[in-house]
Amino acid sequence: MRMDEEEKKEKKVIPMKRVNIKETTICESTAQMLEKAQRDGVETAFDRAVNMKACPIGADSACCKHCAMGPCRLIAKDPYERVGVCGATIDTIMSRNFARMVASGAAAHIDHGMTMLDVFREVVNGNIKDYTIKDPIKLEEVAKSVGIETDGREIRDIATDLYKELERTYTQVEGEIPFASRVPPKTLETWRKHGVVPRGAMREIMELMHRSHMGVDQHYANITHQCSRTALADGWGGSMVATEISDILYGTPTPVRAEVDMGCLKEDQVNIIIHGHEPNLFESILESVNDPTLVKAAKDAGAEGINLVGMCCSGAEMLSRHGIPHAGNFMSTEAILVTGAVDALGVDVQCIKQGLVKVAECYGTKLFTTNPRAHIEGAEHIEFKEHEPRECTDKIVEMAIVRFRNRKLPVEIPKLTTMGIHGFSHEYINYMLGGTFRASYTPLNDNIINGRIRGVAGVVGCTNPRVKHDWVHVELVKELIKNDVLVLQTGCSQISLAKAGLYKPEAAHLAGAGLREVCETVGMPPVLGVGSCVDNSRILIAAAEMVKVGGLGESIADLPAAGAAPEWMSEKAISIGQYFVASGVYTVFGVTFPIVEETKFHKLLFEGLEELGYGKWGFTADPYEMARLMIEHIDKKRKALGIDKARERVLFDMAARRELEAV
Ligand code: SF4
Ligand code: MSK
Repeated sequence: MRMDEEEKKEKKVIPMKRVNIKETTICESTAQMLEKAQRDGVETAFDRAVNMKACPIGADSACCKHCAMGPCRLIAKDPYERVGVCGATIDTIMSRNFARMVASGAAAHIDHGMTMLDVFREVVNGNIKDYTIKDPIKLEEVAKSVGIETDGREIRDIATDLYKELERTYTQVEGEIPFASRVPPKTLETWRKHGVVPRGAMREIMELMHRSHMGVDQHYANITHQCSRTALADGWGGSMVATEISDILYGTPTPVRAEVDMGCLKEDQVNIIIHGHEPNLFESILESVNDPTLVKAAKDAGAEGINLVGMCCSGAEMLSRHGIPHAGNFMSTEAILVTGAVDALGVDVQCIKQGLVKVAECYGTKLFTTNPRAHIEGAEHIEFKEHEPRECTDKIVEMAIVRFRNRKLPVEIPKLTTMGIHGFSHEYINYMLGGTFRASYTPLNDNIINGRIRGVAGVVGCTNPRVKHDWVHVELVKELIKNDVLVLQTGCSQISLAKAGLYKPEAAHLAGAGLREVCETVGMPPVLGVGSCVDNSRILIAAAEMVKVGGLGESIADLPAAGAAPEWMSEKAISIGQYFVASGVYTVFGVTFPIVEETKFHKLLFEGLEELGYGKWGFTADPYEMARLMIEHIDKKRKALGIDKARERVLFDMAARRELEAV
């Protein structure tokens, strides 16, 4: 709460430098709320970022606190001039720090996937009744992809076998994880050659933590191998399991029109926001807000109804799957509470700022933690149990209604919303491009080969107060589509572009002539949102499918494709980056990169990995330079494939497709 001047003096509070809002965000709603927060004397992460200069030694990853002989800081003009007390070199220190980021980020996704698998097992065994298998077709497809016989079998039997098979993703100690079967053979061959095919996720994380302990693996290149193996256990393991099981239980996304931005809040309704990463909580609260008893209770309290809105990644997932409105990404989560209109904020795991507690307190919002893994001091905890999910979600709705009835502070909701099309699962992309009877990536590959589409980019990841919020994402993506690069997106990045209007099919006019023609023919926007950050696995599957269809090389590393996380902040992003790189994708990060340039470790990540048959890392904070680097890479791959001189081919248009379907 606001302190008066006397109180501040007494408590020796250092006055906060206030953030320059114009320089901070291009999201008008967030800016409006930051202005209000300043008027109300409320601080957010944007203010804290201005007041807390990032530690330059930490930013370069040039320090180590892995044992009590340190902490050691390797600061010198020449990074090889010094070593830690134990003798650890700069390469050892940086690679061990990097390894721990990969391990932690991968663990977050993998644990999420494990939760999804737990729920799936309990649904299949009949112990959870609130969820069912909503997409049996997807169940069969996934089962077939890991070699399970499906013909003439009961759904329950297939599901039981699938559970057992996917459990190996986590617990297996030797062999290869099940979804290795989806990796293009040449990519898999590279992994096998380097010994990085994941065995089981738990084993890989355990080994990486062991190897990055003081006095164990002290060769940066060897540590990097295990970073790849662990990250691959995330992308092709834990994350992929999370995505596939979520689709099986809650439905595979298909395009849906939906609104984004803070104008989704309704002054005359009970507003409830769900923020986090696991769809289970959100799916149940969707039931709760439609429960006639609770709707009546809301109306009795004077509300027009109950308005459920998503934020961050669970929001992105529900936006894609059900068209639930989405109010904003990671850096808007504090700002939205400043509206005073949020009656309850329910959170589960990952990317939940502790700072939310104070802002919620200032505006009287009820903040509920729900996951046993993630309590926050000062927030009320209502445990979410998948066996009785409504106990928690009904309670959140009831408490939100109470808060609505007792709203005291004036409400100010930014008026902005943008409509767009979301929910492009890889299955739908297949169908959209190929049609009902020949669902296939062939038309995509054809259009890449003939040069209408120059290449494909995955632009993903967080937002970060160290850079202008949303701006880097938006400028990068505009630049890419202008140059005929089709963009696939997940997570917070998807929301940045959705707010900027790039998810409307009409945004095709911002694309280059070739991409525009394809978008207009198919009726799709030039930017395709595929879901939350675990749904990056959909991009991996799309890449594998493009290789399988043919004409674009034999491995993912051959594809004219690149990835970027221009405003990343979390360790999960580092794990995602490493699994894209290990899968063969050139991946450029913005903001900062935890590395000292011109070191051996830097050379390995930014050049050497590509020579070993993987992709490689890139870095620049500038969106235009980032686009240039990605396009340059795409062109390099086109040249290697011999498709740099575009061959004219007839686009497979709707009329031709209809003709084929009629046959
Ligand atoms: Fe220093 Fe080595 Fe200990 Fe790290 S492990 S803190 S570099 S002595
Ligand atoms: S929520 S990991 S800020 S994308 Fe997935 Fe957004 Fe990044 Fe969290």
